[in-house]
Amino acid sequence: MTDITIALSKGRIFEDTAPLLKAAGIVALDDPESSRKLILATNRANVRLIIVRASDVPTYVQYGAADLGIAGKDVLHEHGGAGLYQPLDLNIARCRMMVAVPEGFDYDSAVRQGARLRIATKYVQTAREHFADKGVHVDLIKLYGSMELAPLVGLADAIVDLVSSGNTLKANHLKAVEEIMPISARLIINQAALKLKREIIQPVLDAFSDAIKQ
Ligand code: PRT
Ligand code: MG
Repeated sequence: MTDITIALSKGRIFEDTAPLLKAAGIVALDDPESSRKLILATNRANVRLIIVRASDVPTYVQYGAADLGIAGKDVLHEHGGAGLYQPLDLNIARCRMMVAVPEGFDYDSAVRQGARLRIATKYVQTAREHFADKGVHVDLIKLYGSMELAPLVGLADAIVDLVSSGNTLKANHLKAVEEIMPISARLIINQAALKLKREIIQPVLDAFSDAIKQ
């Protein structure tokens, strides 16, 4: 019997994905939030889940270590998408990729005057493209988390980060000044696996597709 492996991350993505998996008849036997297992069996003998960092999901699927995965568009844009089919926008884990600055900072006139901006972000590729398109000169500083801190302590003029409620920006006296792109999670499939294991992957794809229409 053919087996398939689905790569997921804990947290927001898993919360929103569990109902979709259920619609496809897939239920994890352990709760990934409480279990320390990295490979989770499901109610279906030929389907297993692997739990990886959100930003590692495309890599596992690209190399075929997982056949399918669910990853945010933020992560996919940074990864580049090589070797991946992205057939479905699941419309979950939604937020926006934004440029944000301290409340008192006049971003528009800094940009108008051709200032060179220091930008702290985890999303270096996305930020580079965005500012190149605008013709704004930037120095990019790569961070791995808590970007909101950088402008508060003089590490950067601005950040590029995800915003959903806006509460984190507000709590740190920052304001969003530009939207780069809307973000949601996508189903991704290894291109070779889709061809070789279509019999088992296609029904999962169809079930997800039906579930998000409802
Ligand atoms: O934690 P780890 O480093 O392993 O990875 P991760 O932090 O990327 O994972 P996780 O689970 O936090 O996020 C997984 C995915 O959820 C992301 O790749 C996005 O596609 C999606 N997502 C949706 C978000 C948000 N909304 C979001 N608000 N990811 C992060 N945030 C953060 C944001 O970076 C900021 O710090 O939440 C904060 C802002 O939230 P608000 O509500 O205060 O605006
Ligand atoms: Mg996180």
